[in-house]
Amino acid sequence: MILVKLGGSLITEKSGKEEYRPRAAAAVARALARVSEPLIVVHGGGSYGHYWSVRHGMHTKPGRTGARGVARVKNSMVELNSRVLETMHGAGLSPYCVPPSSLVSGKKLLAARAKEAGRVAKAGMVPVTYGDALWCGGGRTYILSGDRLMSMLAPAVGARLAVFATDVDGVLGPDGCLVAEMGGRRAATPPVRGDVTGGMARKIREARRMARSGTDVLIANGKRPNRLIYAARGSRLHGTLFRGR
Ligand code: IP8
Repeated sequence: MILVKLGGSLITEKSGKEEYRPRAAAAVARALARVSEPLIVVHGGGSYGHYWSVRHGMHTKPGRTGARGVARVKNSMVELNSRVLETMHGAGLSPYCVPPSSLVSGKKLLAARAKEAGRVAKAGMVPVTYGDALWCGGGRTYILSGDRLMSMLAPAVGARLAVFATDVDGVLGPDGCLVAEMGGRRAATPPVRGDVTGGMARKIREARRMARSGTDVLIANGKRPNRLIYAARGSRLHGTLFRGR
């Protein structure tokens, strides 16, 4: 079982407003169609969910965002999700939409639902879920990132490999060179170039979490879709690897 996260910066134009990148998304989908192992796909928010959550002050920390704002964020994610589903279908895959609210209650993964997604994947369909605005109880809502969803799903479905398909080659060190492998729990995170406080820092955290639960994790460049195929086949791992143990 392989989990793939389609980063928001890969499938959308992040600086825009609700700008999908159909060609980039289709190229990755075609690559995924060449993978013979069961797959589960998670996608991020990019210029859909992030655009609106910034405007409505929604964060990963639960808060009392107004109902209209929560609805706006959720609607934008449904819109992006439907574009991703169509792209995948067009590439010959059989996507099976799994809304995040059916997988997660509050902040907890519903294990039975996750396992069911695993069975759907083994039957030849590709469960697709995404980062979203979720109800947390007590009038509060929060943003569940697709990265966190990956690390929740990996042990539940027994994923052997998780790939973060981003718009960069992997984790870059201070010299701008690719860090080919990042060590275990105690190894220090090298200073990361660029997106230090946002996306990449969180990916590293969730990658480490997954590696601890036994899943190999690769942060790779989704703009080079062949790298995803090689990683899935185990022939070549180009990106930053976190070895599961
Ligand atoms: O792009 C965030 O998911 P991510 C989803 O995986 C929203 O962090 C709604 C902003």
